[in-house]
Amino acid sequence: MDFSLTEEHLMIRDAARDFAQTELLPGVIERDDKQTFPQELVRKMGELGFMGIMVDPKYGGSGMDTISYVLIMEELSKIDASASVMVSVNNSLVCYGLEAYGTEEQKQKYLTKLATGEQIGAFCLSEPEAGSDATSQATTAIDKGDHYVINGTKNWITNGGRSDVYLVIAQTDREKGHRGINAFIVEKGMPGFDIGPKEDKLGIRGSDTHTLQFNDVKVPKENRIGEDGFGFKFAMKTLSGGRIGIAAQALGIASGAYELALKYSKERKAFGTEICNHQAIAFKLADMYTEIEAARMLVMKAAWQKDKGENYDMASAMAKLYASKVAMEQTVEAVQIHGGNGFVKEYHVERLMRDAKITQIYEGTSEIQKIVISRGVIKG
Ligand code: COS
Repeated sequence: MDFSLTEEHLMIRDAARDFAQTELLPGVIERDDKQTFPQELVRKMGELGFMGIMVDPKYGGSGMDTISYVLIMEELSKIDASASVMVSVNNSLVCYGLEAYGTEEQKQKYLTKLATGEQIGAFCLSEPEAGSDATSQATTAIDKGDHYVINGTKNWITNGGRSDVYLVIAQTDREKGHRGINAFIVEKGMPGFDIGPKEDKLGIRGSDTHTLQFNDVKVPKENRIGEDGFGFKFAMKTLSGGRIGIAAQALGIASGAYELALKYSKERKAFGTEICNHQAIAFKLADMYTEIEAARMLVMKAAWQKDKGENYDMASAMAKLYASKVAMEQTVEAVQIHGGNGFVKEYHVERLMRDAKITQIYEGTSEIQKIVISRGVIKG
């Protein structure tokens, strides 16, 4: 067993840290306030290889491992979780899905642009009536011979407005249940595909979240991913890796808030000394550090299992469940350590606290992670 990072991992982590400090930190409060994220920053993340971290270089990716992905996600999330969710969705749901299950033609046509950040992708599973209960897809994709016709609504879609490529899950044959579900590549601008207004959110406000409408959208048959009926398993398999990304995001949000709280506690004085010298604050710091380290172990272990080619369904669910809980609890503590200043935007911790909440909801709620873990535990 070896807990140390390689030289290469340390360099990747430092590059991500440097980018987050120099490029993401300036303007992060304004982006949160105005709910924007400039394309220029997406382009820069693409140049650094952050949009296709694990993709094979022959498709334009960086060819790195999942540990590197986690390190990059943590560093970006310490500063700007809106940036990191864009990276996470593009990497683990879209690029991974296409690379693992797409045809060579699909990879050449779509993955090569998505992996460089020239184009951005979205993953469209959730619906008004099907979030956790993902087999109950109301969106239909009717087989018309050489094409499918898609009708329905998708909700809360990250990168919903700014994407070029959308992976859409839809029901082809309701009688077959989850075996009648397919996944399709839909391009922005296909007739009948409309993007609804941007959602006004509690957190990750810089990220672009939309409802999507599909009205008789004609999608060529070659845009289906995998065999007929593979769509639900495609969604489950990609989400399993996605959960490592969100767990790393939660870890970053928690450690970002902790680092701010630690620094503040060494500067702020009360009762004649820095507040870190009061046991009430020192014990909070001890708990925060311990919880974050425990979360880091689970996140790294899930990434390591994926890199080793082992099954990581339970490991990613445990990492996401625990890291998101730590993010929520420890960002609240970071605000508390900051006192009145914690409630003010310029100290950043209130944003991290708002951003933390979504990590317990998207890519499977904490309750869904417990279903996955408990089934795995019982099955043995
Ligand atoms: N990898 C591969 N296949 C999987 C899988 C995985 N990780 N998880 C489930 N499957 C397969 C099952 O093996 C089953 O196939 P077979 O009948 O051929 O064996 C099929 O998928 C259906 O699985 P199951 O019966 O377990 O489905 P359930 O309806 O009970 O749902 C959960 C399972 C709850 C785990 C699933 O619906 C889920 O993850 N929901 C949350 C979805 C989500 O994350 N939503 C957020 C949207 S993205 S922001």
